[in-house]
Amino acid sequence: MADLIVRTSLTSPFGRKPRLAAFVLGLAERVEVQVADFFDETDSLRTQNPLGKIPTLVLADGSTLYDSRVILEYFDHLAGGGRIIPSEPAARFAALKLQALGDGILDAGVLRRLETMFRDEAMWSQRWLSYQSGKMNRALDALEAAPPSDTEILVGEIAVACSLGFIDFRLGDDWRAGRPRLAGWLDRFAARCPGFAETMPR
Ligand SMILES: N[C@@H](CCC(=O)N[C@@H](CS)C(=O)NCC(=O)O)C(=O)O
Repeated sequence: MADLIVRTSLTSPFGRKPRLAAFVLGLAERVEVQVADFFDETDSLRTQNPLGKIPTLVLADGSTLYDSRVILEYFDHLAGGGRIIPSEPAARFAALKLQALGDGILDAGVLRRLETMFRDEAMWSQRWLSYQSGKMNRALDALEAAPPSDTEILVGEIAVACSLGFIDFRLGDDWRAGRPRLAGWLDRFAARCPGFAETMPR
């Protein structure tokens, strides 16, 4: 029975992280997704998380946890610990750093999307858009130089997969051009990661 509620949209890349982690950790049966609309001021999301952001996790006692990194750490704890966040320091900080890189691609991508959503095209700041694209391209180049693991599924792999999925779904950048190693990594990850298809943005 589901005792963990994830408030998210079905398109949110940050919301996809805990949804994917639940499959990876064998917690999917315990997790129910309740769709949240962060633009709707009557949505209980704003009382569950004063920041009004998704994902937000609601526990059985009504208490909440956010953001995606905290929720992934909580899921790892529920699954016994050390599963998607290693305990050994070198591996732990490598995984957390990779998660920060994946999340950073998302932060920049979301800022690009907001610029084009909230302003008329004539008002778009190309300087701002290319500033954010620069972050994304440098991060993608770093991932091409050192792709994530082909054997493990840790918070870093989860965050990178969600960020690449977001680019495909929302931005349509041709990030695969010139990055065959990263493109191959995502294809193999998609084939081996539980819940990948079920959590595709839609
Ligand atoms: N650092 C947060 C970022 C979450 C985030 O920015 N979510 C977006 C949707 S993908 C959101 O809630 N946007 C609405 C808002 O910022 O008001 C996390 O990892 O959960």
